[in-house]
Amino acid sequence: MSDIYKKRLEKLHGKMKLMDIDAVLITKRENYMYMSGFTGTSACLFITGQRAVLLTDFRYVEQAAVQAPEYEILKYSGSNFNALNHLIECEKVEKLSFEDRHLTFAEHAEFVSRLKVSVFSPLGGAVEELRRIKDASEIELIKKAVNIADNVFTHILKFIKPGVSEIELAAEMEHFMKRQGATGPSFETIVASGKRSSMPHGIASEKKIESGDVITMDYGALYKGYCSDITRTVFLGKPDNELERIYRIVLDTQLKGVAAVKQGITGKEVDTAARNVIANAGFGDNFGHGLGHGVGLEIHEEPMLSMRGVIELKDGMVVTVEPGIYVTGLGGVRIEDMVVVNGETARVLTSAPKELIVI
Ligand SMILES: [Mn+2]
Repeated sequence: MSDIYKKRLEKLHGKMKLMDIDAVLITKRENYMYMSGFTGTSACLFITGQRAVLLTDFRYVEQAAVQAPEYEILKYSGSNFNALNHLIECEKVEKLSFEDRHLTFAEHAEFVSRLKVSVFSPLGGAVEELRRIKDASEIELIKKAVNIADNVFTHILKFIKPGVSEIELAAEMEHFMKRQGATGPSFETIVASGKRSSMPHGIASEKKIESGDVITMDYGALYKGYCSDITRTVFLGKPDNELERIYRIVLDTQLKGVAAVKQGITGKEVDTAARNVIANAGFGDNFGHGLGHGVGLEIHEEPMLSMRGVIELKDGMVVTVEPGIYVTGLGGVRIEDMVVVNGETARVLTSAPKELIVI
């Protein structure tokens, strides 16, 4: 395991050299998890070419020593500024790089007033860039998170009945995730039924499922820090003719979107390939969100598959493909899988069925 973190440190050192940075302070949780293996909720990493230090408080010292053997563990009490200034002095750091995209305005002001360095330089998304391409160990964890989500789908079909509320369904889904080893849902579970399904992000409400409803479920599991994200749309009772037609268009779009994913193509190009299918079917205005997004330690991360997706896809990137059509007053359909970029094709991780299901 520790080899993984050695490699990640080496890669960060490479970036630090290119950016001419003496030391980096990592404060964003997903980034310190990625760089060290430590999963607690309070820590920061101080990294130079020679030293890798994890600073944390009394609550986490024992856990940090076990999870982050590549790091020197430094316990602080109160605030971490004294400990950081001590390191800055020892290592003669003049230029400290910080996570400008993550820090609040107030935290930045405190850094500048309390840390004894002459230059603060923004790190930008250097660690996020490393995180874009998943290594084999990450793919395994993501696959497990996806498997849990697949099993939730099979499980929840038995509970979809007239009179059960969306929240009750969401509770059953989240309970079942945990019973399979997930630490929880990777985001707030979406269950949107009937006309509510025209809201792409309709969080589960007290609305009861009725016969004839279309039901969209968008959810995911969090497994050892990694997220899954899946959407399935099913029908209770005979589907409305127009929604059934929409379902077939969305499924066709989703399959074509997955087929467009390959190494070297930009997120925008994949998005366009899928968007054209929906536009040609006459529903261009009813697909108002991006086709997909990267998934990993965060539920939404780069690369984006959208009009703004300038990043080129590379082997090992994990993205969602999730077209949808939403018609106010009627309902909506979305189908979402997670895939790994794998040369000329995409390896689909999700295995829950996508053909039209009528319960
Ligand atoms: Mn998604």
